[in-house]
Amino acid sequence: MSRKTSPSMTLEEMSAQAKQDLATGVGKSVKHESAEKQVSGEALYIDDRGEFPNQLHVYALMSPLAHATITHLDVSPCYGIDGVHTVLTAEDIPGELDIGPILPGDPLLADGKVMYVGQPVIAVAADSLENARKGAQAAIIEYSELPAALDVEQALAQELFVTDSHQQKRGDSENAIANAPHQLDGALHIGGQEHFYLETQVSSVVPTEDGGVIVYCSTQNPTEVQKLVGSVLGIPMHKVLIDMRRMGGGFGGKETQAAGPACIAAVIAVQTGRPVKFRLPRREDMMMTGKRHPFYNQYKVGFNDDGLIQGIEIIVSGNAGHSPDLSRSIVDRAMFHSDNAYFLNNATVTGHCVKTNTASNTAYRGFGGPQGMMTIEHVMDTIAYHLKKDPLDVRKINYYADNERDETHYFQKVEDNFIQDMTEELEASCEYQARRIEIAKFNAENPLLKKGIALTPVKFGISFTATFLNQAGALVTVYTDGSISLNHGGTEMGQGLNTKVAQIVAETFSVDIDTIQCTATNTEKVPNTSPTAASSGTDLNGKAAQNAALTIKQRMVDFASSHFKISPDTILFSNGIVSCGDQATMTFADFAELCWFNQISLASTGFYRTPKIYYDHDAARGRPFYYFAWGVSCSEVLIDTLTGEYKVLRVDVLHDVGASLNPAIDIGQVEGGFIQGMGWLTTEELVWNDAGQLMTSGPASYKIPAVADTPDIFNVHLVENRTNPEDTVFHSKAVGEPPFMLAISVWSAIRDAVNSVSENGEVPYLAAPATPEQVYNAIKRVRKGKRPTEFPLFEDTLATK
Ligand code: MTE
Ligand code: QUE
Ligand code: MOS
Repeated sequence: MSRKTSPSMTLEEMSAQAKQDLATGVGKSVKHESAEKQVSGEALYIDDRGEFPNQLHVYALMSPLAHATITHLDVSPCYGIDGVHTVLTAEDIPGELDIGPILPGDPLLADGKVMYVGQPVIAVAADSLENARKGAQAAIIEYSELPAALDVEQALAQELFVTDSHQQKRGDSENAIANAPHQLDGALHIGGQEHFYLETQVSSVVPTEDGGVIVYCSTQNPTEVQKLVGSVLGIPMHKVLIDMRRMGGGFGGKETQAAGPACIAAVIAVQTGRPVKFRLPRREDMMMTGKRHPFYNQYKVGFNDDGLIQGIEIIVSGNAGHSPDLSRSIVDRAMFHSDNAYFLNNATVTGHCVKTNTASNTAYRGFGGPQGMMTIEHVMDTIAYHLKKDPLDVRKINYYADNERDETHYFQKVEDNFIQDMTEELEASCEYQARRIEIAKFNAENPLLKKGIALTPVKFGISFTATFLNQAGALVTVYTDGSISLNHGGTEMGQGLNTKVAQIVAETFSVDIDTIQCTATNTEKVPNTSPTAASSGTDLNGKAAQNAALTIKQRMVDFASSHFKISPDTILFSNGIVSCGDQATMTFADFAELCWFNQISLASTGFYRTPKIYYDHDAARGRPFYYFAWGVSCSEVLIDTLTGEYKVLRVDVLHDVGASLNPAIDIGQVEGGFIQGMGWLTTEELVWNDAGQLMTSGPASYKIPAVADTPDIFNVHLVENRTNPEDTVFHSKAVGEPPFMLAISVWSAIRDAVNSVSENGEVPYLAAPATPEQVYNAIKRVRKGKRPTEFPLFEDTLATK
């Protein structure tokens, strides 16, 4: 694929090459920069780095109790274990103990009390991980137990919150519901999700000569790790360097929670003057760090005979765990997505961050959006079952549309809406209607096996809802041999960000991508960065890098224009060749050298901030999102009514990425996001016992999707010939998170299959995840023909607000 110019080329050859399309520019399926290294095992993760001489390894002892005061702490026995070098307790932290990202609540090590099972209490550094673990277990710690809140409904009833609640209100939902021909109410339990990145949380720290540190950290948020390492050490940020080449997956789990191990390792490194590595073993990672927020959502809806919603009240309650972390923003995003793709003219949406004695839940792909959408998708199906309509028809009539059905419940105008068209296209291409009939026939003929189908939409808002985070920086350097070094504030976690940003720079200079080296994210090269999150990595860093490249290119053009005495618009960069009117044609490398020889600066920073967006939290109004990404998916499932087991038979997806920067990578993101979402809604079940201990703390008990769970038929298409009308980088759209929510069609299809065995018009209740046990119970309930009593009515729980 790669084509290079060489000095031996003739002018004719050069101009022939210049006329060809740049094979590695934007819009091309350039392979991921690490693909070969990842397949061969050569790609380096933190734990693969060569060990430093004298390096210490850290193990953190976890709290065995969900809530307790520490009455006695004696770490002296730890030093009796061979190889143990030092033991860290809360008292040994030289600077700030709390590492809460926005609000306090996250002590680096337990400070007199423990808040959840798994909380780090002490950290032991030894010559090996095994000795550190043995050393930690030798500590003598006594606790006095306190009452623990473990049940989210109970904690909600007791109004245990980690932050203030928030409400969005449009129209008059109360009257609209009361005056509607039909009313329904209910509640939905939605489970959390373990990130299960292949590389667990890890940091490796080297102390520097002036009391600072270099931290190799697997993090989505280098700047925040830099800030917090400085803060726990009591040193300024300029003494802390964070280096992040790649993560073995992040998925939101390394946005805030990579900081803990980094800070502990840094404190030990400075105190001992030795390099320190801290990598969480899988079980410790699963118990210590937060996950996707489980939600308990309640609703009350009024609708007409067609299923058109006239008024709705939704309360979303995210289980934040013991501390705020990012929960306020996550519950906000759940609220922002309580409409999904539907116009809610009279809506009241309330969001609570419920405090329980569990690990502090955190960002996870979709950032609350999936949990917010689940309620309205549950409502769509429920309305359809009541009215005996096809759920797709109910969805369609509730869609956002023109004619005053185009504003959200937080008063953002829904622009670039083509969900109707996308739905029609997928409905036709996947033969939804014909399969609906076949499925009805299959279900009539088969007493035990039943099929279900569902087609669900996704509308996902792109931008950080905390507006100030929508900024990015980059640093581009052109060397005299024409090679280009690229650094930006984003982080590579497998999503292909570095590849896309390199394509953008390649396109800007019209050079082959092999000319460009994307270097590790480094807080000394690009400072004050936002986390790589909210799917905005390419939108923000791509623009910043483009701006940096454009600055250099402009300097080059200005120089050539005066040097050759030609008009700037006759200077063309094309396919590694620069032609300067009829004065000169040369390789990009020769041109770079010529610029340097004439004292032109060939390095530049670039910066970008997203225009147009704002959100007034007090008024609950604004335009929090620069634009929306759209998608539709249709899933067909087969369930066994005797066991509750199921299989996803076929999935069809149509997803909107604007003008794709890299179709291969985008399709990879859609497929990966879908499967991860399917895992969340089907097999990935987190189980805690009555003492608040996570019982599913490894792959044997926590079931992420395996290869065999891939749908037999999995058709994934990107919307073609459409560009983002907003001025995003090459009019592309973000892709990282939105496809995750396409998997809601799997859950909805399972519920459809359960509904097929319903007796006496009973509407099935299906909590998420729809494990075989859940499915089996749902079947039992609809067959008994009784409303499930274990799930309280809306009024009961509303009273607890
Ligand atoms: N894809 C891979 N392979 N690994 C990841 O960790 N994280 C997801 C998504 N896709 C992730 C991924 C999440 S949570 C986000 S927010 C985006 O990637 C972040 O990257 P982007 O903004 O560059 O798309
Ligand atoms: C989506 C996101 C994030 C978000 C808002 C979104 C996110 C994130 C934050 C955030 C908010 C306030 C802070 C901060 C981070 O908000 O990932 O440090 O002070 O980290 O809509 O993904
Ligand atoms: Mo993604 S949850 O915004 O890191």
